Amino acid sequence: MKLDLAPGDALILVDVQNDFMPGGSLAVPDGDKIIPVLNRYLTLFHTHGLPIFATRDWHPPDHCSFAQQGGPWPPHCVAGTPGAAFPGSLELPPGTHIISKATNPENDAYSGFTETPLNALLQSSGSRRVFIGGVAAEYCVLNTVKEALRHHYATVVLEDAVRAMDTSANHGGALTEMTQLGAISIHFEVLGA
Ligand code: VGL
Ligand code: ZN
Repeated sequence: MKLDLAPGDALILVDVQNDFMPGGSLAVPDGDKIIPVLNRYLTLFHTHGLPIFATRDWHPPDHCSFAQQGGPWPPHCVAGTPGAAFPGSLELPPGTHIISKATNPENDAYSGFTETPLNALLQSSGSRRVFIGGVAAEYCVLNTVKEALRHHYATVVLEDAVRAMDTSANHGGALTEMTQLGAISIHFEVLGA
């Protein structure tokens, strides 16, 4: 299969942040391996003049998902801390739209669409097809993909640019679930660049 990028396409990076990289407080195994791959997608979309979005988990220090508040996760991606920053090696082009999510202490939000301007920005940029990569495959990537499908975007998962917390969930679980829901899954060479 071969795909050509066209007007109406957009790239969405999900939660590519230091705390989800090896050494971070909620590390995704091999999470850093997607950065050079994402840089190739970023260059390609930027070269085509297509819109680029980068979501970030942007929690308050007392977020309900943190273990000391009774939640399932160690503290991670606290707004404004180094752990919440994008890795320095991630080459976000100028004009990238940064989408902060899960900022409300009372609610967690795995999808980049939840209580954010992402859908409105996609609409105002004329986007109809979204290409989604990032971490974690079975949490925030999965939920962002589900909501993109619910909003009727043609949805493409970048299978060479996602990683899961549970390494067995990557191809065995989350990717299968996303394609069964109606997403298609590609690797970089499919774009023929
Ligand atoms: C995520 C767990 C907690 C994610 C965020 O980005 O997938 N996972 N917060
Ligand atoms: Zn989180």
